[in-house]
Amino acid sequence: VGTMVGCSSSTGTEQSNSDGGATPENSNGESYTISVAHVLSETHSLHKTWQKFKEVVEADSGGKLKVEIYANGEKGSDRELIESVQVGTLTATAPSTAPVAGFDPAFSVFDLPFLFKDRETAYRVLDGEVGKEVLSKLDNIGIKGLGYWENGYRNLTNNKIPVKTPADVKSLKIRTMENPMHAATWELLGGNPTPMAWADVYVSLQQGALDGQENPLSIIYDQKIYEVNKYVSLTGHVYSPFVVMINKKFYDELPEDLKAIVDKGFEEAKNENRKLVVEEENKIKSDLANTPMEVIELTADEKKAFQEFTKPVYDQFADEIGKDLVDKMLKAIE
Ligand code: TF8
Repeated sequence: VGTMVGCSSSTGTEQSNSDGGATPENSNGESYTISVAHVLSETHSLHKTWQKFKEVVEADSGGKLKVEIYANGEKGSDRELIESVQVGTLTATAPSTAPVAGFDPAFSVFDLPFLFKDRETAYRVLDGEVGKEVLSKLDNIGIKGLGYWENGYRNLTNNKIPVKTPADVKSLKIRTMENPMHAATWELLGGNPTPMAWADVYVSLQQGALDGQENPLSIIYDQKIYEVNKYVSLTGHVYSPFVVMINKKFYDELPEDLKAIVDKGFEEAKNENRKLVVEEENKIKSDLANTPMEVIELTADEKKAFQEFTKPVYDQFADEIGKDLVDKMLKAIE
């Protein structure tokens, strides 16, 4: 899975150290390869965001930093990509926070249902002290967290009924990300959750092994979920950030000037990403009208019912996430 990181492209030699991470060549005349992978297509905003990162980093480093981007799950699932970044066979990836909780449960704090009332609150918290505190936990597992881009507000799709209330969710077989809090959330709503890697979802929906799944509109459209699910209910039940992460050894051992360029590439791509996702979401709402999928808007009261039904998850997972972190988060979103 993946390619060695930090190899010197001039000689193509691969150096790896005890923990499997590559030891980057020195920077005198050598270049460094940053291999990046994700599970979405090359038309999704995540891919365009990585392309912006590539553009800035290659230009500003005068070619000393080269970025290779692998899409469509070519290098594995979210969990496998995080493991590859940990050991250094891949340099960087940006999964949703949910699968990262399998490596440090604190990351579930962002997946608390109906946490961020709007993007402005999400960005303020993610870019602020709480976001940084959670990122720093990645240091313990060989990963440097650069920050957050946006996956988006997640919505429920299904093949059975136009869901408008929690009662409509009863017994629906819903795929969730591999995260116990997501599963618990759909159980509270009366659903029958199945944690599953993204690559297996489309065919499971197509074969009727699943009734539905939940994702932002950009993924529902990009991954053609409208071909295998009849309804999308705009529940917006979780705001999913992408955690942008890089192999810590590779990052720490870069010369300071190149490290600063990686940071700048992340920041500029973040600004681009936050423009792209809003444009994309507005466009997709009309694009979906040309597909067989029926878009179901929920009233504020209908959304409130989903919020009430899922509230117990905050207490259920407070210990696992860390009570003080949950309290800090609840203060930060005010
Ligand atoms: C899911 C997630 C993934 C994203 C990321 C692009 O439902 O939304 O699609 O985390 O891999 O698995």
